[in-house]
Amino acid sequence: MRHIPKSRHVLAGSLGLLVAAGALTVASTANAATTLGASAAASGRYFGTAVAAYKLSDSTYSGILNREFNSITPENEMKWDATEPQQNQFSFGSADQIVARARSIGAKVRGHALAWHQQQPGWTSSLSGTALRNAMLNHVTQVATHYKGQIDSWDVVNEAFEDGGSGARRDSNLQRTGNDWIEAAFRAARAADPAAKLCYNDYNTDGQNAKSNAVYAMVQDFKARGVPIDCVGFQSHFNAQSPLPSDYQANLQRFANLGVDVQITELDIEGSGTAQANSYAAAVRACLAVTRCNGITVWGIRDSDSWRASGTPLLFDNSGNKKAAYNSVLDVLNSVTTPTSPPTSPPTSPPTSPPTSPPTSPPTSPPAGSGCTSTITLNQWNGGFVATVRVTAGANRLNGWTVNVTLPAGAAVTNAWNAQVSGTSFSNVSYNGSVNAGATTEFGFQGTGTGPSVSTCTGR
Ligand code: 9MR
Repeated sequence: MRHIPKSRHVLAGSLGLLVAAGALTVASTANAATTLGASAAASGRYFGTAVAAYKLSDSTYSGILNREFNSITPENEMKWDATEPQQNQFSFGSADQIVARARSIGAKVRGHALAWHQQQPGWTSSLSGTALRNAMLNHVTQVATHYKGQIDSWDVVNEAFEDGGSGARRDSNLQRTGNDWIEAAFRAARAADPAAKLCYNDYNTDGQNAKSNAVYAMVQDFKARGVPIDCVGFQSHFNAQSPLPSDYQANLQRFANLGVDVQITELDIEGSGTAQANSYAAAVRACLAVTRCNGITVWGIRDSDSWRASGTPLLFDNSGNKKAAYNSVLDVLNSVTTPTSPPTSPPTSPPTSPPTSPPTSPPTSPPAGSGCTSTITLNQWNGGFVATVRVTAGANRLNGWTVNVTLPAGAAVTNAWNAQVSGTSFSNVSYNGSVNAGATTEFGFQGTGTGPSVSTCTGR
């Protein structure tokens, strides 16, 4: 079982604030749907669960599955060891059973996972180089072809980046076949099933940190070079050591801004009672605030079904009763029935997110007539940074803004989101130039070296 590392590069210092603020805004509507799937569908989303084929004969389990969920991810049944136990001999029985159940209840299927360093069949260990690369591509092709037309989204590649601050690819037998193994897998999947959305899926990428920055750079590069990628999955396994990050929504949004869907793919949150319910509400609210966050999957049904059952991280207790977390998720789903923002524009004042973390630089004092201030929040690691810049309008409404930053020697900006960048000058884009008096908008940029702490804002 994979261990979730405790080291994180973004600390969720304001989780308590997030939760407290969120709890006040939950509201039910008169025509609220009464199941997770139906409520999510009201805003065009799915609400799914991981399913184990051998549990489908359990009537409590099946009853909840059939009633509540409109998407299913096979928890283990589509993995390489399960589907190709001997090279080029495929075994689809258990996965087919799950796909048949999904069809019978009108649920989508998330395919999980075509290429992963874990849960490989034993025979791969004697292969390397071109032989392993070809075996992997054959696997992707055969499995995606078998399920052609039946998969909403495929996790084509799972967990390919290292934890910690390196931003590097994870060493694995697949990585050792050459750095282009990921794009080769995506191209093979597209050729086999052109209708499926193709996702990259990972953990500890839920907030902005070195690992998620590396995934972000890969997705940006794939989009620029025409490598087929349609979505990014954020596993979202949370507990006390690895809590829901305060910049979860901002992180989902920056990926969405690259032109991919974002999906919460393996959500579970250890805990109990109100605290757990509030964290679940905050996670779901973040997805609902991002138009291209089009689905949420929890990693199991009852606590006892979880890969980490002792942490009671799911929405139903061991007997199948709804927990407080279930009710809070349903309430949040029912509080929104239409997407809240256009595809690429974060709301100027996000309804659900508090400041991502305390500003690291004092607000600039507005030069007379400029009408805006800017503050920079830095996520700095050895060799690079992500800066989140908050622009606040003064006494008058802004019709546009420019923020100039002073970069320390040796630093460079590599890319920006929600702003046009020219050197160290960042200006609004079409959807965030208009900021009401006293209101705020945010943009961000990534760079190498040491990030800036000084900025000036000029309004129009
Ligand atoms: O929940 C899965 C568990 O039953 C398996 O034993 C485990 C083996 O690696 O994989 C679990 O699912 C993982 C998923 O496939 C990828 N992300 C992390 C999940 C939890 O470990």
